Amino acid sequence: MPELDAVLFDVDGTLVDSERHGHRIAFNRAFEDAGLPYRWDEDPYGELLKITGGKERLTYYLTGEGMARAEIERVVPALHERKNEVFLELVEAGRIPARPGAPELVDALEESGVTLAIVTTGSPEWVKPLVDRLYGLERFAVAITAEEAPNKKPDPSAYHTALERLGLDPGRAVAIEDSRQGLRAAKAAGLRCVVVPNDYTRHQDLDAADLLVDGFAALTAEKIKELAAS
Ligand code: XBP
Ligand code: MG
Repeated sequence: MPELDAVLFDVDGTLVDSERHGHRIAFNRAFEDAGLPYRWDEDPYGELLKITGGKERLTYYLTGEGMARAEIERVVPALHERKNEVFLELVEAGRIPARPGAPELVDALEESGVTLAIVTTGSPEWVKPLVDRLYGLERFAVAITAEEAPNKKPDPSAYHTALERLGLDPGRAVAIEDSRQGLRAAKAAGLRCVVVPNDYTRHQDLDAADLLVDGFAALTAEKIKELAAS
């Protein structure tokens, strides 16, 4: 029996480069379309990423801007829906790229018979078309999104649900993440975790990673198997 049964992939920031020129642009369009004066520039948006989940990020930000609770509850669902619509348009226009080297790693793992899974707390309406377009959704044995796991990372419920669906012990699976919040979720579910940070997450405290690599070019299927066997 191989010691590595499955690799569980985060989506935002890991399989895809989706925040700076993706979700951020879509949030700004949603603000504009709603006639709201807010705009998220590239650097401040990096700070806002510490709040996982689009609705949660909007709520946190608008609270900081002094918007009344009742108004926040009224505007956030509509803003988030519009953000997701615009993001989906960006996906369909081919504007959201895979992270360099990630498709090659997915191919190599698949060829060596490892089960693949998607574990994100992003919204299913954009996660599934995006993964399908860039990787092929059918290659992933399960795809957990906010639909199955509404409590956002670092809550481990998305990983718990994936492991349960796969019928797997966490000791035989490895998670691939890009951020501290994702790393915390994976570790809380008892998984080993490889972190492949990006420009937004490189400065975060990632010390709990079992393996930290600079980019997917430095991460092979063999390295993940060695980690699972260690
Ligand atoms: C990703 C997120 C998501 C996206 C927006 O974090 O925080 O909220 O920014 O997606 P992670 P939704 O990679 O740790 O899952 O608007 O669909 O929530
Ligand atoms: Mg991520």
